[in-house]
Amino acid sequence: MTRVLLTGFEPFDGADVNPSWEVARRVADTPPEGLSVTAVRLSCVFGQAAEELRTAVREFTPDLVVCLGQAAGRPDITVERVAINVDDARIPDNAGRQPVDQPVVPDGPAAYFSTLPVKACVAAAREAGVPASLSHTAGTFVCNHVFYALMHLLATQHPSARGGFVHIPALPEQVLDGSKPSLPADSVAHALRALLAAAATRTADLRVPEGATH
Ligand code: PCA
Repeated sequence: MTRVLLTGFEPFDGADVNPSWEVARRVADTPPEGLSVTAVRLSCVFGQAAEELRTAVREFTPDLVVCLGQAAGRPDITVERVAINVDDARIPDNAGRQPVDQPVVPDGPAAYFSTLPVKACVAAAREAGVPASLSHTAGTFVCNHVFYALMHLLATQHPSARGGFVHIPALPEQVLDGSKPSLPADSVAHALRALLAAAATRTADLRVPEGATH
């Protein structure tokens, strides 16, 4: 049994739902075969979210950690390739904190790559029938903060565990005016099950182009 820790976030920026948590709890309720999945909901607060994640990793000793966050405006599931060592908040977090150009980890490396087979994860989501792509930026808000904190934790304290971050679009019920793209939680959960199964069973990535020109 591969032990998977799957995190989602509480709502932020005035929203009353965060699709990342809706998806995380669905996948934990009905996990893919061969995987035990524990879902944990993180605060959308700099520092606190990273601490909650560290506590969950200590408690559940996962083989695989996948953190989910909402990226409203993106049309598809985006598997993040890289976490950077910077907090630069465009809006305050849920505790009113708004760091500008602060390191996530003082004296930490500039960046960490995901240790998931990111292109195989993209392929798995697509094979499940859900649009997905590779992303080269997780932003500089709480999602990137948690992603960087995760990769730093695994690199320094849990070298046998692998991890990464996946952004997901808004839910249809969040954008009823059609102003932004959306995907239903059940579809994203279906793709996430396939993505987790791929991440659990392969370490080598696919060698296919998924790059971007900008
Ligand atoms: N998305 C935000 C933080 C929490 C979430 O779900 C982000 O992309 O940073």
